Amino acid sequence: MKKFTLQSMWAISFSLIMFSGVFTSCSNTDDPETPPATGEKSPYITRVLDFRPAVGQFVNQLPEYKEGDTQEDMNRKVLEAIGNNKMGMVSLGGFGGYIVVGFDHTIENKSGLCDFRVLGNAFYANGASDYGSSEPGVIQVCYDANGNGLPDDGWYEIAGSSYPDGKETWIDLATQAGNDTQTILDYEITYYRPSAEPGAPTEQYIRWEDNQGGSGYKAMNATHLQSYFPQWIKEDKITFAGTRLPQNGIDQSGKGTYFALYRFGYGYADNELNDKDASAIDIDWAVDSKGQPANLPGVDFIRIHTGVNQENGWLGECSTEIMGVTDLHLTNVSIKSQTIKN
Ligand SMILES: [Ca+2]
Ligand SMILES: [Ca+2]
Ligand SMILES: [Ca+2]
Repeated sequence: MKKFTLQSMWAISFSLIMFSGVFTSCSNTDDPETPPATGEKSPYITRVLDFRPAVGQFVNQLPEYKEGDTQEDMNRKVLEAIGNNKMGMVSLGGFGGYIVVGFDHTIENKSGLCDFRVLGNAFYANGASDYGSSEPGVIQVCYDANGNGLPDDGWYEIAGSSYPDGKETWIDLATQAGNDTQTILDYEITYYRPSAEPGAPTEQYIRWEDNQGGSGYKAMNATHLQSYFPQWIKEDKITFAGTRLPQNGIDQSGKGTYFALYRFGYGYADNELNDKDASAIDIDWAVDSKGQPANLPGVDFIRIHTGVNQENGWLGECSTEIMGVTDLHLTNVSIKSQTIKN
């Protein structure tokens, strides 16, 4: 996540989104101050079933952990922040950190149309349209086929523009910069609880190992000195698994002082501006573990995890942020799928 000067860009894009929202509102349910009437479906998140961020500079802060908080407490805090169109923000930390959210209805899969959008805080750098702060989250969906209100029916991944291989316009640039630009579908990483909290910047803070023979450390930076290890998790290590995306942070300064985070084509969270068509998702992009279309009638649950494992200088680790999810049909937003993926 970017900070400081670039935050003003985010503030601008955020206000533009809020501004445009005024004119696209067609019913009371679009007004964040007006909860939907009883019996009316909410277009927004109404449940947070799990929130398990990986280590990161905003962990224990977005949302804030207080001593004694349990997993249930943290889930509730996340719902308070990003549920029901509150448009607060939570951070999923580094690669693998995830959230599982639910709704009070099934988001319908309408043929040829995008069906929902995951809201993040992605923005473009000043004067740029292909890079800035894109910290893509991989999206998975679940249809409550057995109707028990639980996501126990199988998860299907939204096949974004770098599934199953990295195919972005900037891939060669990133490879030349020394980035790992492979997509790995069965990536797995384990983070180890630090033996002590340094409370000061260090390059070797939290050790990680992956299932590709790689290892390294997450750094603590000067602006965030709290523990980066989720404090409500009691185990001494945490393992995350899922699709890992190409590293999209390219150091344009050559000395580690300016990382541009390049935008992926489509199909991810916290990658494209919230008001751009390419931030919308068509449920028909969901595939099974063999890459075959899932053919879902709709989705009841959405899971998002941080898709890139990369440290970007003073910006810190690539971490997906989530501000909400919107059912496009209930908010009368019509985006043709083929305008995004052609
Ligand atoms: Ca972000
Ligand atoms: Ca659709
Ligand atoms: Ca179920």
